[in-house]
Amino acid sequence: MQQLLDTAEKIRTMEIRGAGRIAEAASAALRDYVLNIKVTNIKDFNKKVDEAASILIQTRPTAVSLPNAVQLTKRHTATEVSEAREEILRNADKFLEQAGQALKKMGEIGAKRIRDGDVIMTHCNSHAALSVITTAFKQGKDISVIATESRPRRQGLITIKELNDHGIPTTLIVDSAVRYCMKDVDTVIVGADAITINGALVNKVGTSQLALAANEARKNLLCVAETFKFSPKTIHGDLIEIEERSPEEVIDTEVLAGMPNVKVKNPAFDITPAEYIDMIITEVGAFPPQMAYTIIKEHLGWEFTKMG
Ligand code: RUB
Repeated sequence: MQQLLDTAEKIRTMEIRGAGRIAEAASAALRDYVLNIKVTNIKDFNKKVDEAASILIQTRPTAVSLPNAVQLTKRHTATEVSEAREEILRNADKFLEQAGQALKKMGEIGAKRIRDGDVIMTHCNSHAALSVITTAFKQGKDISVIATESRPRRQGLITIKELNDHGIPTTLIVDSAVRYCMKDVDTVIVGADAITINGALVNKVGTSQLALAANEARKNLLCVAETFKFSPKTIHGDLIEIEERSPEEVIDTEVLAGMPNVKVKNPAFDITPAEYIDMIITEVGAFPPQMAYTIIKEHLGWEFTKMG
């Protein structure tokens, strides 16, 4: 259990971050935990798995990839502990393999939407978005990137390091320079923490500002997201919870303490309506956001939508 608690803590403190990586870490943690469950009764086994699953799911509320990965990993139909364990191990291995393949596939599909000479703007640090950008660059397209800093956690600094390592010409801007710089951009490419049934995109706070500025300047916005980032529970009317993080990420606590009339609001994500998104690139194809229902039904499975 300690290992699973360690992974949960790393996700909570953002040592492990990004919706895809969170999902993979959770699936792997559940697999390793299941290997060490000692009980022999299937009821007790399921109870332990459910407890572990709920610890992982509660670490960060917005990235739907996390509960999806956990559900895909823990579901089984066995009546014996040994079979249930085997099934969960197989599920985890399959999920981890497919997640790796998805990143590659999305890169290949998304790169087709990038032309030689394009200037791409990206926000935060998305492995899915970077897969598209680096694939296009490896294909020999002469591209450059404008990357936002992404306050307060400055994930943009991870992005520029990765782009630099690939040799991709990159410009770092502060978040407030997005609209000013949009005139130089051809395509905006971002990742996703969740996609709702009505095709809205939940991603790092500030994404909706990029979308507004792109829309105003008539530039395309592509979202790159594995099918496991679509939210089945939004079919039942549930809303995606937007994580609010600590004020400490924004301002020194002592400085804040000296200003009793000031409070800090620190939402980690925001919502971009479907009409601002040109295409969602998944591992199974490029779709308009309005096709979210089909993706949930056909690729996560109808049964999955009932789990909520
Ligand atoms: C990361 C973020 C990323 C998505 C997609 O937020 O908003 O754009 O998670 O990432 P945080 P990926 O840093 O708060 O986790 O494509 O890597 O799954």
